Amino acid sequence: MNITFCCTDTKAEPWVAGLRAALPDASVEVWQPGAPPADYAVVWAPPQPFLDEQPRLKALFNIGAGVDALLQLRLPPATRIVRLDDAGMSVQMAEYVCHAVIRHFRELDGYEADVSQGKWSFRKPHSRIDYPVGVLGLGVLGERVAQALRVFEFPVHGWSRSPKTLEGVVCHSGPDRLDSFLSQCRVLVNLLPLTPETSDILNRRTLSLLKPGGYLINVARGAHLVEADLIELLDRGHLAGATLDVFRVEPLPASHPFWQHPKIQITPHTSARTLRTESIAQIAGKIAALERGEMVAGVVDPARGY
Ligand code: NDP
Ligand code: OXD
Repeated sequence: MNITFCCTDTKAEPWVAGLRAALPDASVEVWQPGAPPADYAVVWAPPQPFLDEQPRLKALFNIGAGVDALLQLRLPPATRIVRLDDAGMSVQMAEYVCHAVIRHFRELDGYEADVSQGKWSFRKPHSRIDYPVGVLGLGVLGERVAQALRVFEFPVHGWSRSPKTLEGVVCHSGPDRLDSFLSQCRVLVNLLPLTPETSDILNRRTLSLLKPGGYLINVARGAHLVEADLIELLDRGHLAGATLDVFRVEPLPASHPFWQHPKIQITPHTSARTLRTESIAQIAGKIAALERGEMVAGVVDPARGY
């Protein structure tokens, strides 16, 4: 069995060594143009010529959860695309989002500013009931985030395409329920995949539906957010702030207004990193399962876009 590795911006050697150790009977090589076609591919943002040289792939493993960039490419027909299915990401996402929600709710930035000026001051505690949190997307990451927020006793709402039942989470589904979902939330966490239906979903109209003093946490994709609309709503005071991990252009250009905006906290697309050891174990396990003729989790539906 031949496995080819083609991941842009990723150090190949440790991945290749890990895959060889996990699948000792397989030949694992970094792709070079003109190499023989492989049975399986492990990819992140591969170039089109790579895909054009893979006519007989049994599966293409994406070393991330989001497949939006991959689906923009011309893929070998009928190739199974398999995304990372948690592999250590959901706990990272839960800690990142809970941290952002709590930092806002407890006004920790305000305390930090006071302390830096030598001030011993108190702020009036807020009531959790006034801070319902909505999670857009209740998949592998969104569900874990919603459950983690419940532990801190925030009222939690979630929105997905198909109806769901999650303990302690008020679940909404479908485009018809989006506006009523948003109007019940003050803090909004985006964990949707980027698809034609969800592109630009965070815009002036939808963000205006949040309760006054709303707060946005975007950890999914930059193209979900109309950036100018966010700035307008922050400057107008309808939104109190935002934590953004993802951007339309990454790295965020030096001249971008988000860098300096006083109500925006940014991080460099780091809320849930791909963990190599966990990912290799998951991919190797799935290759072995596919070779035995079994089904695997995390297979992408290209028509749905995730
Ligand atoms: P999943 O595919 O497991 O879940 C997606 C969720 O979104 C599902 O609940 C799905 O509904 C819902 N959804 C999709 N389309 C729609 C729609 N049109 N209307 C309503 N709901 C919709 O994805 P993950 O949870 O694993 O990941 C989510 C995204 O997070 C990734 O696609 C990626 O872009 C981003 N990500 C960001 C990272 C970072 O470091 N910033 C790291 C990892 C991922 P249903 O359940 O009904 O199918
Ligand atoms: C992913 C990501 O999709 O890292 O996994 O953004």
